[in-house]
Amino acid sequence: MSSTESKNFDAIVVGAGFAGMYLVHRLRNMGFSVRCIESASDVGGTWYWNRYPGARCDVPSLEYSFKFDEQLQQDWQWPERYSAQPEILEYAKHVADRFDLRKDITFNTQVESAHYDEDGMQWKVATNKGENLTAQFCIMASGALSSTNYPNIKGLKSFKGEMHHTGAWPQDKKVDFSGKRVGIIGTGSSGIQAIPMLAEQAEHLHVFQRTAQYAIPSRNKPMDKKEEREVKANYKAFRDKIYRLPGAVLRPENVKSVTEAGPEETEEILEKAWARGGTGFLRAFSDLMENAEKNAVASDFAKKKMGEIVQDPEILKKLMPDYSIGCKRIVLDTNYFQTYNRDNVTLVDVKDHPIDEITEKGIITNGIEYELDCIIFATGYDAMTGALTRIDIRGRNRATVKETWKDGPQAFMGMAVNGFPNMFTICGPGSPSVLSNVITHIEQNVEWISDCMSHMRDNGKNCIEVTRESEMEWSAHVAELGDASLFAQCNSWYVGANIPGKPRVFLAYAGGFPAYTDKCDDIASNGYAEFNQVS
Ligand code: NA7
Repeated sequence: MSSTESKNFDAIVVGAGFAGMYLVHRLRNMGFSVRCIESASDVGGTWYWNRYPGARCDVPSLEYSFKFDEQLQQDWQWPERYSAQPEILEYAKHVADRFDLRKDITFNTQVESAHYDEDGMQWKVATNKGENLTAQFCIMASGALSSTNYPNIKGLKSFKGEMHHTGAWPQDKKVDFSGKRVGIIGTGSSGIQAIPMLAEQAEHLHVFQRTAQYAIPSRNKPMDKKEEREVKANYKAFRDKIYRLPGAVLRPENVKSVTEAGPEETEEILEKAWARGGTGFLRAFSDLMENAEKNAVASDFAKKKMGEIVQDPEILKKLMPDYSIGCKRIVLDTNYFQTYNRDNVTLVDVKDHPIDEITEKGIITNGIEYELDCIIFATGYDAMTGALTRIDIRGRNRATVKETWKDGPQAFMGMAVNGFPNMFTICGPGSPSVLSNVITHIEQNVEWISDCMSHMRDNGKNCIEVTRESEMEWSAHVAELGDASLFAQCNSWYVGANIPGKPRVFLAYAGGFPAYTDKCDDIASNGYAEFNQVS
């Protein structure tokens, strides 16, 4: 498209990750014209950017994949139980080829602004390439964990060595750590996946840890061919079953309360869950996430396991979390704690002595300068809202999303925001998204949104906007469930605590995927009564 050309579409989609890709496919099949804008050079979203060593999904591949096309799910073969980033990216590219998606995606282009034209009842979108597009609908498929967070550390730009963020890893070259002194800041999911791999390559690895983390062994393994055959023999029933589970992920559920089991049985159940590995550990009992007291049984067990691995008692002390397991997003690991037994790894605790400064040569904390050749920021994201507040999005009365959400995000079902007519968000605040199997969630959101657009077309409606009352009611419900959960008690990105100045609001819907989808279905069957619709 030439830079001065103005083009009109039924929908503009921002982002060509899994959400954007499925939107292009479905909207096109429903007869809508669509243009997707993507800043990367290809599809894949999260899996395009997160190429750091060790990047891997913690939802099993047979579940973390599209179900909308039977032949696709039959044809694709996943090599491992939990797929590594390269396989997931290959899958995304395959989907793009298979459904010829790229022809409706503009790559290497950023959306700079999206402004709603109230009179024309359409969105005006401008890109950094000087393109001006208009569309009735603007759909933000820009990701819940895509807006990278670089901590505001003094001197950050003065470092003379290499710096990389795990969520914006170089695309065009393999980063070589051999013979290098590497520092990594952050021990969340990304850090814990990268650390064992970096330690194998680097001359020396310094891990700068602010908050100690729990990690459960993933027990990743090659795909069990028998299991794959069984799933594929009746994939629909398998997907339907998952769809009705709280996190849209298959986990061995124990219906027993932790209070019902004696000490021996408790130990036996936890041992079994630990040996199985995976996030299902938190469901070893039905109520581990109910309160800190019940949770302590699992937390203490996980700490005992760390103690069996880490040899140095001083290091072990630093690695011990002081909060409930699962309160921060649970992390799966492969040889994470074992890494601290290596001679070329140093754990630097920056909790009591935060990083003072980054200098030309390295990192200073507690009066010591650690000289480094490379610094890796595994410092996470401005979760769930960052991708929306960083773009100049203006709705009615030219109000921006950023200003509208200054006291915390308010949204309806994570898909609509009052004041922003004809705008939809995928996996936005107030949706279960990050607490669930995100691909399943994405498919549900895409189908709900495209059905809503179809409803409008069939009923001659030009504009749809969620009422403030519906949005407030849903947001209050989200907050009530979130505040009552253990999640709200830790400083994590779930509550925006990782971003200085971000209002502390529990961002996801903790009522489970089935309750969420039931409510979405009710809204659609009632003709979208929670929305004002204008002809
Ligand atoms: P996370 O889970 O947000 O982890 C970020 C880590 O970076 C975490 O350990 C932070 O410590 C640490 N951090 C952030 N800022 C600093 C500063 N200034 N100093 C020291 N340490 C810092 O991000 P991930 O990328 O690992 O994972 C995000 C999600 O992506 C993950 O949960 C999956 O859903 C996929 P903190 O804990 O805040 O003290």
